[in-house]
Amino acid sequence: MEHTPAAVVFSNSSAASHAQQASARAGCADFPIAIIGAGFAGIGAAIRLKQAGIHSFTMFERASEVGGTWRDNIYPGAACDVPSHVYSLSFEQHPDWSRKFSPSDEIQDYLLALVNKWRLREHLRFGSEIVEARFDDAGAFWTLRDKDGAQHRARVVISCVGGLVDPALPEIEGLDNFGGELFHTARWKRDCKLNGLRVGVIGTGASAVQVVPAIAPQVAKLCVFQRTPGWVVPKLDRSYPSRLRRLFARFPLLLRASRFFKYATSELRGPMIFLDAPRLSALGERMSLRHLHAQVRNPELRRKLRPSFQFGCKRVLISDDYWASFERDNVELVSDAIQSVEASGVRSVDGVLRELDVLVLATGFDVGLSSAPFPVFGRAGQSLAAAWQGGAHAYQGMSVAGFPNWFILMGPNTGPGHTSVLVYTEAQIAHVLHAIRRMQRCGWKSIEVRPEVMQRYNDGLQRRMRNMVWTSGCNSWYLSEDGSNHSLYPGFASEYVLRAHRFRASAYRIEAG
Ligand code: N01
Repeated sequence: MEHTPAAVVFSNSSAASHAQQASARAGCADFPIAIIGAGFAGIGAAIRLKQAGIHSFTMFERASEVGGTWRDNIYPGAACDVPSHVYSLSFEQHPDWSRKFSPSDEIQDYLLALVNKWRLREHLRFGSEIVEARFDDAGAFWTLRDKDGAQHRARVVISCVGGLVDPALPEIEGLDNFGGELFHTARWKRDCKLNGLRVGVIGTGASAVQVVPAIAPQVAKLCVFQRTPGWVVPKLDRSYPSRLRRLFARFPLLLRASRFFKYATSELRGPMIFLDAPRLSALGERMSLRHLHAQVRNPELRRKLRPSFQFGCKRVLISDDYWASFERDNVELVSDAIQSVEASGVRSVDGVLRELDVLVLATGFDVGLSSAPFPVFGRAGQSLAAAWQGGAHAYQGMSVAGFPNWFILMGPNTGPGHTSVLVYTEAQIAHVLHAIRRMQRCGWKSIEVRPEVMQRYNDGLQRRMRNMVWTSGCNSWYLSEDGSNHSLYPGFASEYVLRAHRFRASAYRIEAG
């Protein structure tokens, strides 16, 4: 008989009564489910649960609004660098994107609209930061503790905390002494007007290539501090005229075809981006160098902007106007390393001090893919941090031996360098949903991936990593400190989807109720 822990607090009584009705309809045992995080993954999982008639879930979100990345990244120029027809949920397609690559606020509006459409607010608890999770072996339930000390129980936990969330602040001497405005791209100060000011940007990754061209026309002076130049390819962004959008709305098949075409193209290009195959990489490098020549006339500047690592080793940057920004009189590329930050500006190792009013840190994120997001204690009190000491690993990026009923979305080795992460996330959601339905139908108390299955899966992944470009000699957030890759999937998205989207009970140890 399924045991539903009594201490679970549903967000409101209507969610509880929905759950009971759905459970009665389906003739199966319902149980409480916790979703941690309300970004794309959490919202997608919640919608799929609702579509399946499962309403007994609570979403814990530490911030005061949903959206994750798209709530936080509001810097000028913030946009998706994957076409929106693919970077959206396949079961909630949106015909009205204004551009091929939509700006951040449109993506956030899309997520907010989904939350309203599916009435997810009644499941949401804002300001609820989970700081510890502990599994009860006898009862087979998880107790989540939030930062205020409140406890919440759930039979199944879906962890949707994301990997690129917490800003990485660079260790630069004197950073705290800067006298002007200082902020990270993911903590942009809305009220800080840059017009006519002297601005510095540290970093030249995916965030920087968006913010630099967006602010260059407004500011008096822009200094871009580059440590490692990256490969940039044209974005070929364009607006979708309202006539085309109406067509997408009227003929959903057209929208599906556009999605499929963009997805298929990204998969076909994939090997050029993820394989350690110098001949394929050379194709990408040639495309990028043509772009560099078209955008920058000054050969010395081109030399400084030209990367020296293999194409794809770091994330390929996508922009129609980043390199061209350096042709502007008010934009300076500083390729000498930073020595220190002083009250009035940034000093480079050649001794030059560039005086600045605002300093923007486009320095990326403390990647959370390779560590436990907070203390998690599984069967017999074992800790996830300890289990992941040698690097984060999970079966298909979702399930970890010793941590029953705990599923991770966007977990270890499930990121792509070449296509939309949501393709992977949707496969994970399908897998988790199958698992939950089987648990409900069969009255299972717990399911836990078999250690040997997880081991075999990860040994296979790490063997394949040797053929991937990410370890060909560059430094990136893809790699852990020991140089191993626990963030990206070494292959095509389609292959991952085929492997992961179905729940195979034989991979799991099952405890009947
Ligand atoms: O961060 P990054 P990001 N001194 O880590 C430099 C996603 N994303 O925020 O290359 C000087 O790529 C660092 O230099 P180096 C996307 O997955 C998606 O730009 O390490 N410089 C680098 O240039 C992306 O990959 C979208 O030598 C320092 C930069 O800071 C991920 O987020 C848009 C430094 C950090 O680049 C992260 O991108 C934006 C120091 N001490 C981002 N420390 C979409 O459109 C770091 N740097 C979906």
